Amino acid sequence: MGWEARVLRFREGELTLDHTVLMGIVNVTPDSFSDGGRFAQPTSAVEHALRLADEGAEILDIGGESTRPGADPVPEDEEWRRVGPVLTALRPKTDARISIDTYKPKIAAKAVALGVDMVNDVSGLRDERMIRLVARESVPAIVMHMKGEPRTMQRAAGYRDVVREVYSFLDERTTVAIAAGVPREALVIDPGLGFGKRPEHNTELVRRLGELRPLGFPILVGTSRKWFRGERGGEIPDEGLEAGIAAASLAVRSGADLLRVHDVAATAKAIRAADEVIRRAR
Ligand code: HH2
Repeated sequence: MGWEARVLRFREGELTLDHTVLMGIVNVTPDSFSDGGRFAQPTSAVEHALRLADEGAEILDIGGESTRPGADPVPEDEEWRRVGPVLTALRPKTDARISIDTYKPKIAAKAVALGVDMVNDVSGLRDERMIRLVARESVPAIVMHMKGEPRTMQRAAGYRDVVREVYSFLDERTTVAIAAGVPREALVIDPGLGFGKRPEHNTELVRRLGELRPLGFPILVGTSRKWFRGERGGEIPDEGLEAGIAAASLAVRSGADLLRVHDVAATAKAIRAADEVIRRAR
C-alpha cells in the first residue's frame, strides 16, 4: 500500500518509525487514573522509568499532573516540585528519549533546559507560548486532541463525527505550529482517547485512525488502561491490560506509529508480533 515510515526529528538525531515505538508512562502524581501514588517519590519514579526503558520503551513520558476525567489542575510550582527532581536524576542515567507530559509552557521550558527531548501537550499546543518554546528549542511535540478540559471534558463528549472533528483540530493546530516555525518532522499527532470521548468514540477513533494519516504526521495513541474509560471511568484499571494490548495492536493496524503505554514489557511482546504481521503488509 506504499506505507512509508515516518521520521521524528529530535534536536539531536531522529527516530525512524519503521517499527512501533513505545512510550513508557511515568506518572509522578498522587492521583493518576491507574497508578496514582505508586511513583510519587522521585527514586521510585526514576527506578520505574529505567525499568520501562529496559523493557523496550524508547521514550519515557514523565508527568506531574493527572488529566483523568474530573481532575483539578495542579499549580505550576507543585507540578515542578514533582517532576523536577525526577528529570534531574533520570537524565544522566538513560539514553532513552525523555518527554515531559505537560500543557504548561513554563514547566516544558524548565524540563527542556534539563535536557528533556520532547514535549507531550495534551492541550494540543493551544497556548501560543508553548508553540514558541517548541520552535525556539527545536524539540518535537505531541499535539493531542482534547475536547474541553479534564475537569469537565466528559460533559462535552458529543460529536457529529468524532474522526472528522479530531482531524480538523489537529490540522488546524499543526498548521499554526508550522507557520510559527516548528518543523513538520518535529510534530506527532494524537487523537486523545478518553479525553472528552466516550468508549464508542475511542473505538471509532481506533477503527478509523488511518483517516488521520493524510495529515502527514506520525500518529501516537494511548489505549493503555483507559480503553473503557469514559462514562464508566471508575472501572478497575488492572483489568485493562489485555484490552489495552488488543486495542494497541488494532491501533497499529489502523496506522499508529507510537503507543503510550503503562505496561511496556507485555505490550512490547505483543507489538513485536503485531509489527511482523502488519508492517510487512503495509
Ligand atoms: N493520556 C493520558 C495522559 N497523557 N498524553 C498523550 N499524548 N496521549 C494520551 O492518550 C494521554 C496523555 C492519561 O493517562 P494516564 O497517564 O494513565 O492518567 P493520568 O492523566 O490520570 O495521569
